[in-house]
Amino acid sequence: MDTKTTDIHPTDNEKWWKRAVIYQIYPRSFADSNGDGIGDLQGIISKLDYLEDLGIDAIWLSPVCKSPQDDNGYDISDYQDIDPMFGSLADMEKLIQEAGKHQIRIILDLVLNHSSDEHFWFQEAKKSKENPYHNYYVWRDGKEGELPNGMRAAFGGSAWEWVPEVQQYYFHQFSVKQPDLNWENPELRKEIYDMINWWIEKGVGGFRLDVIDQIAKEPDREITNNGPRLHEYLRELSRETFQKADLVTVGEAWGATTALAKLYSNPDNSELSMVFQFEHICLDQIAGKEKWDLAPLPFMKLKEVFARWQTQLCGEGWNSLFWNNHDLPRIVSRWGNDREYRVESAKMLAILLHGLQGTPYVYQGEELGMTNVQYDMEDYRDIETLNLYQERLEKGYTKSDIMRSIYAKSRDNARTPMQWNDGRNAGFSDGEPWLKVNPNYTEINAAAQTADEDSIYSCYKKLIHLRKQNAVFTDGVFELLLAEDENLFAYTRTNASQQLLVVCNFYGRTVPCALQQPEASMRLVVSNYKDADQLANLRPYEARMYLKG
Ligand code: TEU
Ligand code: CA
Repeated sequence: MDTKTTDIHPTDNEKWWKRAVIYQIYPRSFADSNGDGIGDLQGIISKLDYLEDLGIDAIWLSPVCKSPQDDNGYDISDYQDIDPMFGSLADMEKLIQEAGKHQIRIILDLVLNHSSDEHFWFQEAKKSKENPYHNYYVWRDGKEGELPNGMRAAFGGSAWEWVPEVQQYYFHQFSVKQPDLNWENPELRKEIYDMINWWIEKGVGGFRLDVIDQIAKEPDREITNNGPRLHEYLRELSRETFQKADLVTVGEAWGATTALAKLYSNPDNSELSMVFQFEHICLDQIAGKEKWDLAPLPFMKLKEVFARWQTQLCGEGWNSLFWNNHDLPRIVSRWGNDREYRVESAKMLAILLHGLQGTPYVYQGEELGMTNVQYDMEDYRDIETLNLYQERLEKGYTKSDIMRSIYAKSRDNARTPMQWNDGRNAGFSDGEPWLKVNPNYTEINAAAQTADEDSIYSCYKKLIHLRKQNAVFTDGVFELLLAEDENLFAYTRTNASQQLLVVCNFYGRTVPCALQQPEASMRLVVSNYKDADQLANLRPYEARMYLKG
């Protein structure tokens, strides 16, 4: 089955990224080529056949630029060089080239809201107020010990840090080693555009923009995301860089509403290709509290959120479809069941998502149904998790309460090494992995799944292939069915010549289905049980995808 040469639907002259499926790689956890325990670019190159077989069109690579790794690369000290832990610039060029041979484009992760404090710009900026780089960052006068205001950083502590040399505070929304860049400064913006254009020349396929909704901060008014100048900056950025080539650009925007998403992803291409928003992800936390404050999963709300985004963006914007990334717990451990129904529920979640309108993202290991972990505290590595643990201990939370939150939400759940086979370290590395391998690798691994037609991997492969062959996945209009049903998520997607019907049971028990048996012209194209015939009842986590035309 050739998934590549036929992927451009003849009647669809839309942008390539509307038909694409993007695979996210967290490089340090994907494949280690030299036994130092850390994944690297040569490791990725060695897995391109696997990715081509899965059928993906592009790789979103989490940051590989030079970095002190305070936040695993989201603290960049040189935007135009590769961190030696991942390889060299030559390796990066090789990856772009080799991926191209597999019809896979490389999407770089641009961290433009902040740099590392070890970046040359910041090293200069903190020397004196007169230094030409001083204004590349966000400074406020003050006295030591008297903070400009009470704003907090995402990874704990104040958002302000005192620098005695200049007798000023700098602003950081993330760790103290991630000073915020000052987008109000046109020289900084120009410098960023030059850097991006340099990467475009190297042949990258696009960019993912880290916390892009936070670049237009106004700390004096305590504004972090969606600042007044945000879309002005984005339009300039797009004009000066992205619009020069046929790229995909995706903006991470935690605070996007559908109205804002239409600005980001306006079909006139004035800003970005698509938005990557989290409304469906944030449902299992207590409203107004932190993600660690766990709330039950609200299924009816999930349906409402997906349906609203599908309906309101249709024809007016473009969304990303995802369950997972490197910041989120594993979806099968969250909305699925990672024990007795792991296979069924992982496939159900894939079928539900991949029938929707938008560009699907598969996060490494999701296609295998990789799960969350429960480690001892000393085995966690993520700065957010480590800080949270200390902070909550000091606030008097019990250890078991804290661990319950960490098991459910720690970013390290997503960052355990990729499980390639049942050999040493799951085939990830010959050395000691930087983060422990999930002990379930003996059962859950790529080698066991690629050749198995019934595996989760094969289900993803099939869904990816179907999207390329059938325009209805891209342009079909969404309609929610059974809106009041408390167990089932069902919808159709319809265009002039095709119709898709998706029905999913989100629970671990058999439930009745009020839908009519689909007519004979509706072919069952994907399901997660054998003998899927009558629709009257759906078994635990049962999912069906039917296609007509
Ligand atoms: O994440 C943005 C972000 O807001 C997260 O820090 C989020 O608050 C947290 O992960 C939820 O627990 C992006 C990157 O995806 C993340 O890995 C970086 O740490 C962060 O930006 C800073 O660059
Ligand atoms: Ca390595």
